[in-house]
Amino acid sequence: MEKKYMAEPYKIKMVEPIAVTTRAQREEAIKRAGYNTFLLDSDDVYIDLLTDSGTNAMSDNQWAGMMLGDEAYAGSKNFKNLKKAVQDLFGFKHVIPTHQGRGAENILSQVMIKQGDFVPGNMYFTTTRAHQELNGATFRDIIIDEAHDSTLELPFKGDVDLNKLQALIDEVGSERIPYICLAITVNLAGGQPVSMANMCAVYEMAQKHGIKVMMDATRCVENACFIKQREAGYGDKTIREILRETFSYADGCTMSGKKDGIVNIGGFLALNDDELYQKSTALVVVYEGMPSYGGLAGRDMEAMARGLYESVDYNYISHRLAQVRYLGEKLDAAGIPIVKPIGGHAIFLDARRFYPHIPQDHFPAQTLAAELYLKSGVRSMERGIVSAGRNKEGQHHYPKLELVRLTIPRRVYTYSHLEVVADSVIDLYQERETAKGLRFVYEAPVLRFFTARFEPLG
Ligand code: PLI
Repeated sequence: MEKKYMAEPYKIKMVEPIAVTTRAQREEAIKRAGYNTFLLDSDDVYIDLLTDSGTNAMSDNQWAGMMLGDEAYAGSKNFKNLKKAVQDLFGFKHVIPTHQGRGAENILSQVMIKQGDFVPGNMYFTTTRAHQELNGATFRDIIIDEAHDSTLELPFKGDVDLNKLQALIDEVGSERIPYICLAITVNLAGGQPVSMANMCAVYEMAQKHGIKVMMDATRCVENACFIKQREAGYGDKTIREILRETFSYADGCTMSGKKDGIVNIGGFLALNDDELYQKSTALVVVYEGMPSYGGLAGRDMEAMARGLYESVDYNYISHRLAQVRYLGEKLDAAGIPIVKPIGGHAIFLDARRFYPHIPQDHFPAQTLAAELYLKSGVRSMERGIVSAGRNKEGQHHYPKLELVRLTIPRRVYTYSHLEVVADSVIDLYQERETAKGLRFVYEAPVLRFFTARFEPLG
């Protein structure tokens, strides 16, 4: 019999009850949260698709590893295991654990950026750009134009536009570009992958100009799986082989283990250059901890080492992508505007097309996230104008993409949960004219989306 969808390549050994709430309870909860899904208590959430970050279900093997935590202040054996896993799977020489991805971004930005520098990247990510800017750099988006159009179906919509990269080099000079930040996959473009051919071309151009390439490896296993499934010549390669080739086109990477490392906390900075590594170890002791634990317990490093090995199993990663695709195809079949093609970690609803009557400065995506919670207790995340923040002059950045992210945690929800999500989005779409938008009540100066509060318009 032909399979309608790929069933889970794991079985459930432990369950966690989740809250079933009434509409009246949700109305209270979202009001208390200032119409910001980040500020909801998880006790009030039924299906939590806020993020795939740190929300993963670990395996029995990872939990067993947690019991083998060597909680030494220095030289923990779990650090050795983590280092070996990263060297083996990614191929970098040096590994510095950090408490999560942004800990690695902080160190990398501090050791590499000088005031007045430019850091080109394939679309911004919130924390990554914040660290670059805090260290005096200007971020330049060099992703292909098509990535900003949610309707275009391209297999590698995360690719860099080499002409944009060359134009920046010509404009500011290579000496003011400490590194290119290459994200694989591109979160805010919809979880879109970067092709191997593009990574190779970026690296060649960078080398020619003496510029380093630092990858944001946060979802590199999903990227590798897309390459296997979509790029000519890679169908017969293993995920491990694809990863090793991927990182042969980089001088280092930052990693949030909370995504493709399949853990709840942890990250690392990996580098080839000895001098950069020395400088980074001097900073890690200030911000994180000893270079052999970097803000993590021994048990957390062990869980990440084991999670990384599990992540490269094709059954695991192809099921993950299949689950995300299942939700996306359901919504697409019902005519819901979503970012195409379906990405790696999430389905992104296009709030501009969902609520065309709500102008961007009335926060259509924020509104949609609040409405979805009210409808069914499903928590999602705004990834639009609120997440984009303000420029140096204090004006809103107006991103082309005004999205709501339905992010699928790894190994946590079943296809039935995804059915509930699809049904509630479809119901909301049918009553879309009734939505009115929001206005700010409070916003923080940096990374405002985390703590902003709103009230309904009208
Ligand atoms: O949340 P961290 O500090 O472990 O990682 C920061 C980070 C860096 N790069 C990318 C592409 C991310 O997606 C990322 C974190 N993402 C979050 C929290 C998310 O919800 O997507």
